[in-house]
Amino acid sequence: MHQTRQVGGPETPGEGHVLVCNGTQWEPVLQWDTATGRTLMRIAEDSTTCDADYIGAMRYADDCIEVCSADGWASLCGTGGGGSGDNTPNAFDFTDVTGAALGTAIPSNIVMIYGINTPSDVLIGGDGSPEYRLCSDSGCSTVAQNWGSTLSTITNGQYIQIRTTSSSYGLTTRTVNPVVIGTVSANWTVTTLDGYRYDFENNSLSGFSVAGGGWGVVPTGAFEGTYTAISSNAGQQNSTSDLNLTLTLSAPMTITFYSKVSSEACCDFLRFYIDGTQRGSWSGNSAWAPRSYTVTAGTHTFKWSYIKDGSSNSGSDTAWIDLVTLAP
Ligand SMILES: [Ca+2]
Ligand SMILES: [Ca+2]
Repeated sequence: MHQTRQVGGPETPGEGHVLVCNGTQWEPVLQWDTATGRTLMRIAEDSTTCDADYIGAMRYADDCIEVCSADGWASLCGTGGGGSGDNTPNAFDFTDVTGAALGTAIPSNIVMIYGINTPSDVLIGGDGSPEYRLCSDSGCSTVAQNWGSTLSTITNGQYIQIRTTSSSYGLTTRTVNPVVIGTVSANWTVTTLDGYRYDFENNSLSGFSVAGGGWGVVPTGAFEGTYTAISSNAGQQNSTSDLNLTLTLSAPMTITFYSKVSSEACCDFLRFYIDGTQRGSWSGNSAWAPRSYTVTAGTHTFKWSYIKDGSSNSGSDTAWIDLVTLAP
C-alpha cells in the first residue's frame, strides 16, 4: 500500500518533501524550499521506465519537463524549447557477442536511448542483414516498433535492440556498423563459436563432394529453410550415391545432421560413415530426425550413401540430408 507524508512546513522552515512509500522506503515525489523561496515545487529527476503503469508521470530531464505517454517519455519543450531541439543522444553501446551459434539470428542487449528532447533518426547497416526494434521497457515486453531495418525515429527514454544473423562459419565475426541514432553511432560484433554449418540454403553442395549416382539440392521438402540435399539414384538397381565431407577439426566436436529416407525397407538404405566406418543406417519410410556423433580433433571424412540392392524400389526411393553442423 502506498502512503504519503510531509516533512518541512512553517514550524520547520527549509526544505520540504511529499514522500511516498514505494513498499520499502520513502521517496520524494515533490520538493520545495520555504527558506529560500526559490523553489516552490520541483519534479525530480526520474530514471523510471515509462510503461503503461507510469503513463501520466512527469519528470525533469535534459533541461525539460517530460511526461510519460504511450510513446515513452515525451518532452514538453519541443523544438526551440529549453533543450533547443536536441536530437543527439548520450553515448550508447551494445555488448559484443562471442561463441554465437552458427547461422542464427542473434539479438543484442537492450539499450535505453536518452539525452534527447526531439525524436532522432535511427539507421542500421552492416553484415548479416541487421535489424532493430524499439521498445517501451528494458525487457522489450512492450514493442513500439517491430523488427525491421528501414529508417525510423526513436524518442527519449525508448529502448533499442538490434539483431543480425551470425556467420555459417566457425570463429567468424560479423559487424553491425554503424547503428546511428541522431549523430551518435555504435558498433556491434557477433563472433561464432568454432564449428561448421551446412544448410544448403545457397542451393549448392558447396564444401561437399559427390560420387556414384551423386546428390543434388532441391527447394522442396527441406527440414530447415528452403533447400535440402537429396540423393540422385532413384530407380537405379545396384547403385550407390555418395555425399562426402572432409574437415580438419581444431577440437573434438559433435556432428549433428537431420536425415529422412523413403526406401524399400528390407534392402535400400541410407548409410552414414565416419572415416569409412558405418555409424548408422536407415530404411523404409522415416520422418526427419536428428543424428549426432562425437569425433576427435583432426581430419575426418563423413560420408552419406544411399545404397540400393539389385531389385525393387519403394516409396520415393530417396534419402535427404539437411542442416549438418559441427560444434565443440
Ligand atoms: Ca536447409
Ligand atoms: Ca531395392
